[in-house]
Amino acid sequence: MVKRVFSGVQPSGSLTIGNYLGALRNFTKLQHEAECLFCVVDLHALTVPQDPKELYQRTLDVARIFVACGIDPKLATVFIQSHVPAHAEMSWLLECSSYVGELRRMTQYKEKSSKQEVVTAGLFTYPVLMAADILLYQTDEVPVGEDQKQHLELARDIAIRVNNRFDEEIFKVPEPYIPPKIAGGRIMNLQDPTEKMSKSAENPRGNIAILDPPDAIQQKIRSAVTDSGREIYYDEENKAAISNLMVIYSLCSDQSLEEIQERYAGSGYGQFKKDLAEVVVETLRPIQERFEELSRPGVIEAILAQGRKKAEPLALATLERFQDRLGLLPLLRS
Ligand code: ATP
Ligand code: LTN
Repeated sequence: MVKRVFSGVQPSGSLTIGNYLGALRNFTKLQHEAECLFCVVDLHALTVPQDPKELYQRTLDVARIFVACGIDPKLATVFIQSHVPAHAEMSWLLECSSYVGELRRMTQYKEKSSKQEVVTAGLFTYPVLMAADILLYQTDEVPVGEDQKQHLELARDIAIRVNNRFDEEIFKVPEPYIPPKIAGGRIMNLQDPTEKMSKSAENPRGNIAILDPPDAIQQKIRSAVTDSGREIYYDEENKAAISNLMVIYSLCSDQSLEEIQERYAGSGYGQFKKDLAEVVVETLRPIQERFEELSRPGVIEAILAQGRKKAEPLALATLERFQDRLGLLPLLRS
């Protein structure tokens, strides 16, 4: 049996190399060994204020970046969350099987709500919508960065709870697929290595966006904070900034942390940063070129229409089964 994989990315800002190294790169590997669905989760982005025009544009751009990064629409299903209304319907049904207490414990909710002037109910129930995304497709595996681990555990808890209640496997219980930190699971902000790189961060100086032009990448890496001392070696606790830059270097160049350490022994931060900028620019160059090609009118739209067609029947099968078990009446046709 081929495994089924599902993952989502929010159109809440310009995608960063954190998104690329922690998530998208793994999506492209998984598409060869599993049945994959990759979703632009626009409904999730609505949990905090969004400018409608920007949201519209970013939604298309995230889908283009998926494909530009190597997701092949012939192998994987690429679609927009709001195009399959079953996500919102399932989310409501699962909210009625979720507890306020467990949602209150979500660290992402605590962090994000503390930064908002007003906190929407959607920000609070966000992880339930994520559980709906995953459970609708009877997903085996969910590739995400480390920040999503807690949300995934909640999705598992909800699935197990519902299955137990009905004494039947209504939902497959999904497994996380989270790379360790040195494999990109948590890329940190270049200006503050205690914070993860986040596309919705207010100040973009600490982010490298996948679509950043070379001079912006060079500038951001040049001004990245470093640690005291001059040596280049991996020590997550005492040299968090350099360790983060080393992980980015390693993943973009396919060199191990040891090789990088040896190469820059005694050469100081200046040369290292210069070379790192080049390695990142070269990693992103082909992605940016493909992105341009995918920006021709109609290209991504056709991919997304086809994606919705493949995703919707899968989602409806699970939704209808759950509706039936809950005692909801099927559609009555006259
Ligand atoms: P936002 O800032 O809006 O919360 P985000 O940049 O955290 O967004 P998401 O859309 O929430 O990005 O996440 C998309 C995928 O990228 C998820 O699998 C997430 O775990 C992963 N990801 C996000 N940031 C990082 C990071 N800094 N390092 C590794 N993976 C990341
Ligand atoms: N919450 C995730 C995005 C997301 C997701 C999903 C990831 C929404 N639905 C389903 C995996 C599976 C985030 O903020 N990174």
